Amino acid sequence: MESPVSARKLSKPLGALSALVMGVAMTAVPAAAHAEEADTKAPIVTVKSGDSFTVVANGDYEKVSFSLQDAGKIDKVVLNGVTKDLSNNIWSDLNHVKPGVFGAIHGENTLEVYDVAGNVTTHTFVLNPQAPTVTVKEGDTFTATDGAAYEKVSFKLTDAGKVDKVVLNGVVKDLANDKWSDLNYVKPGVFGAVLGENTLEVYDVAGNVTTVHFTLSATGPSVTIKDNATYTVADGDAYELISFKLFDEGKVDRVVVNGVVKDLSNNKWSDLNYVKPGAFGGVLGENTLVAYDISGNSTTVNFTLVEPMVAAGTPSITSHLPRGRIKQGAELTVNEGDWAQGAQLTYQWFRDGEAVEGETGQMLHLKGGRWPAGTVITVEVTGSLDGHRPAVASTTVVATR
Ligand SMILES: [Ca+2]
Ligand SMILES: [Ca+2]
Ligand SMILES: [Ca+2]
Ligand SMILES: [Ca+2]
Repeated sequence: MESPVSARKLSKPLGALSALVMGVAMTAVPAAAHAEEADTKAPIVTVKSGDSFTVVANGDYEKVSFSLQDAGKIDKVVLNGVTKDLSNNIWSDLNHVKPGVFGAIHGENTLEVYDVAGNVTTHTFVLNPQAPTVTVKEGDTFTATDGAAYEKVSFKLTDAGKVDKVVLNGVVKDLANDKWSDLNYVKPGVFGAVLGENTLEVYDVAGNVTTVHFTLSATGPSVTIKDNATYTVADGDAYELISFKLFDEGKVDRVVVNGVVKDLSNNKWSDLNYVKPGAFGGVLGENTLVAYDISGNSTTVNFTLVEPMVAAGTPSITSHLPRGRIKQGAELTVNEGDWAQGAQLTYQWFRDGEAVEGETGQMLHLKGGRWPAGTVITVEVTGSLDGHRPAVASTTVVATR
């Protein structure tokens, strides 16, 4: 209870003292407070991780992002002498630094980070962005060439800072971000590829791009019928036996006859020989052959197969008359010649081109006054055999007086 009293007693002097103290405080206390809060610590600079921020390739950066921290607030950064002012915050960022951005250059860079109090942290780093390497993969599975063009093409994509994506004629295909990647089996209609000129851009995760131009073609194999009698036996538009010559600049892969696949060694030139009913999928009647190149382009050919014709003999006519004379009264006999074994033979005789009714035997008797000199006498021999088409052979003689 004394203090308030004495305070009351000393109210006046205390007031003066108080003013004095205040006066001291006005000068000394703020000075002391400033000393207490003075920022002498330079900013902390750390590299941000994650593909979207920082890409390390072969020990250097393709791009780099920094996290900046200072309790006294970050003021600005100076990169290779180029100042970038930042809003004064405790936390700040300098993201996606690569050559050409914020004064960054290819090679060694110097980053100075200032806090509001003027403390500076200097950080040096090397930027060495390299665009992805794009190589064409070899092997029939991956790539087929057609002169300077490709019928299909596959690419190996590499980047020490990881491959991000490809853009083919403007169509984006995102890839898992890996150092090695692939773009396989590119042909017209796939991944945005088109017939003719194509542009492939390959991006790494730092945004570096390699551009490749290439041409695509899509030509099915050419299929021609071999006309040598050893290979092909035709009867009008139909074939007893048929052989094909196949060609494709991008290599012939296989043929499919009526759904039956025959794989061929992958060469530009190939053959499919001796197709007939029962061979390589061939059937009697209509057949469809599809020839494929190794890129999947195809050519379709239709053809008709018929049974083989019976092997015919060469018939001849003999007469029972002396010196084999062909005249009224003669008995003619056909010698049918040498036919296929087992062939069933039938006969028909003709007089001046008209079939003579009932004359279907091996012999013909020139009787009844109907065979004057000059009459043309023909015999047709027809041979039949299972699994064969009938063959017809004929021979002709002319009656004399
Ligand atoms: Ca790269
Ligand atoms: Ca990606
Ligand atoms: Ca082709
Ligand atoms: Ca093949």
